[in-house]
Amino acid sequence: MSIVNIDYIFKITVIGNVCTGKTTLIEQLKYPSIKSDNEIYLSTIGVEYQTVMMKYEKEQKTIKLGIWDTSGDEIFASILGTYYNNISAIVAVFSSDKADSFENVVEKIKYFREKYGNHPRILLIRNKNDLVNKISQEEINEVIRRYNCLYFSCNSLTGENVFQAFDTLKNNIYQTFLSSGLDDKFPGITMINKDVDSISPYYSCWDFLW
Ligand SMILES: Nc1nc2c(ncn2[C@@H]2O[C@H](COP(=O)(O)OP(=O)(O)OP(=O)(O)O)[C@@H](O)[C@H]2O)c(=O)[nH]1
Ligand SMILES: [Mg+2]
Repeated sequence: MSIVNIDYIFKITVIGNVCTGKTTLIEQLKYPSIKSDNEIYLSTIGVEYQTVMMKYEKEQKTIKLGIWDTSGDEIFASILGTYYNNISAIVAVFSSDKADSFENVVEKIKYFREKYGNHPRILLIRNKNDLVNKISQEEINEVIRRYNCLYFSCNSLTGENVFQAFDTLKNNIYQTFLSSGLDDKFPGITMINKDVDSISPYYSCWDFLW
């Protein structure tokens, strides 16, 4: 059995309308060899926690992404506010064929930038890029520019660009953290080897929450 020493945990929250493919996206990142069944749609109830291990190759660091997968159902809006605090990044997902899912996620991005400033990295994802595209690239580019977002166009069923999107986000968080001078006080980042004795290499229970 090989033991994995985690160097950092990056907390990330995934947002977006119902049925934009948030859960499928995370499952694709976690289990790339298992193909999703398009017929199955199990709406997320409230929020789920998923973890994915990644490497920051340049410095040989092992990073665990602690991902809050939120429901897009407005019925849960009042409880989801907690999951926007103390996170290193937001992944904002819209569905290529649903213009309202884009408008809604842009409203949320605007809210995050107004409330939390430029701190959390924002990864905007156009998911379901196999379906008709109802949002122009000009509109998307304007949001990327205005709110300082990373952007990828993905297909969560085939896995197209899914790993690349999260890998770029993870590198971007790491580099922003390094250049921040905040050391271990960077919101949404836990430095494991520095903060915690290595009791278990995997930790758990939502990795210390916040
Ligand atoms: N065509 C297509 N379908 C997709 C894609 N990604 C996900 N789906 C399908 O979209 C449906 C909804 O996917 P979910 O991942 O459960 O959506 P969600 O955003 O987590 O939804 P909530 O949990 O209700 O907020 C499922 O039937 C998926 O198979 C994609 O890239 N292309
Ligand atoms: Mg879901």
